[in-house]
Amino acid sequence: MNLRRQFVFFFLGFFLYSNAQNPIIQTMYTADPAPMVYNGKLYLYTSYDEDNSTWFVMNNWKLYTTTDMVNWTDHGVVLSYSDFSWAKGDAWAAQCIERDGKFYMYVPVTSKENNRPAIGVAVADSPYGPFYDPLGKPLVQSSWGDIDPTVFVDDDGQAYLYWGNPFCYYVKLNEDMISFSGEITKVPMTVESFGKREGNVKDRPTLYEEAPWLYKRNNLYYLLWAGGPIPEHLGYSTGKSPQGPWEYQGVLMPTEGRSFTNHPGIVDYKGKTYLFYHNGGLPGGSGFTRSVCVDEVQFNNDGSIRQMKMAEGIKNGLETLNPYKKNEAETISFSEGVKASQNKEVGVFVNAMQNNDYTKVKGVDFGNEGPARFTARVGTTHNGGVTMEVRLGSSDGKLLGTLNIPLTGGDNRWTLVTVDVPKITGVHDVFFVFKGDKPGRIMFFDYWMFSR
Ligand code: FUB
Repeated sequence: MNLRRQFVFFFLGFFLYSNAQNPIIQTMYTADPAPMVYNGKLYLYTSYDEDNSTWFVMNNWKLYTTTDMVNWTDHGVVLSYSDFSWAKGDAWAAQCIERDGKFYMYVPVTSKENNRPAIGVAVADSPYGPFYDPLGKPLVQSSWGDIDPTVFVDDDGQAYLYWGNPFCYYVKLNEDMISFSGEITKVPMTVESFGKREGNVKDRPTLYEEAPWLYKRNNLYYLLWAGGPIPEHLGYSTGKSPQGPWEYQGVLMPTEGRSFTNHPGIVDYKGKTYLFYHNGGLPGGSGFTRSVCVDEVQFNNDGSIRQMKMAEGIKNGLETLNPYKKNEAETISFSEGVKASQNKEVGVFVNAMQNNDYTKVKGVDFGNEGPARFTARVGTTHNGGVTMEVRLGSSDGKLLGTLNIPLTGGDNRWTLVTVDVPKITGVHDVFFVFKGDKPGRIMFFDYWMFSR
């Protein structure tokens, strides 16, 4: 077996192949997951690590969505550090929230003016953007630790912004969400609130390191955070008010998974609660090439969260996928080898980089009647010998059809290819397998649908 194809999960101690759902994005390295639920859909904003990074090489924020928790659609880059005229780089952990039909994205970047971290805010009329910087300057720049903003609007309408490394700060946001009132408060960094750190505790006496995430359930407030020493674990504290005082509750997720950072994002969706986090689980993964994962959260009767391990992800979709509508190629439950990119002609699309790369879509419901044809928008720069197979159940499962991919000459030029398929009914996982012994990128794939 090709090493590239082994998704090695050190924390599980065995190899997982196409049945794994974690990491949930395989087409690039993603980090710092920030989930948001809006109008029945789960939006996941992430930062991302450039390929082959050996430091935090991070320039943009991306958006993925799902309605079933197993198939994720890539919506590409929604915001860049360069959208802030005063920022010089470092698109680190962000969070987006909706209020009164507008979307506010809080981001840490490095300021051009003084080379220090600062928190900016961008606004949009849609969760997909375009986002713009309404202030033209930082919202917060108060200390060297101004990173990792988390935002929360309480039931009484008061919004809070927490952030910080190695200290935790918060401020009350005004209703406009782009200004604040009152002083910035430094959360008391006590052992009672954040646990006791062993070893060198001069500057960091508690376990708290960074990455706060504020969440409320049954009138209890939860502050999740990444804890030290490095490599980080996830810990959490609870309080009866969004301003604390905070009571340390223990380790939520122990250190594991090849990345020296971790970063929590927790959200309720369709009656369940999910914890998003990151690790180095993809091939080539490390602390600077991370990957976002998700697992379901279980609570005890007293509201405490059962300790979690990095696991295989969500196995069963919350709903099925309709194959008789246009589906984007970048809606994927798992893939190997393919890369995502975007251009102005078609938006986001997938690139098959090597023979036998595949993408998988989970829980496709063909109904009782079944399809007669399959159509896909595809292209290649190779003259002949490139095919895309449509298979059921696995990458070498039942073959439904083989598309010969015509030379289009570039990913700004596309063509539709249709093939007849045998009758298939019921719910299946569908695999698109890319074949071609060509050097470089084999082909590109934009969307697909079955028809009757
Ligand atoms: O992704 C860059 C930094 O690494 C984040 O801001 C931290 O939370 C850690 O995940």
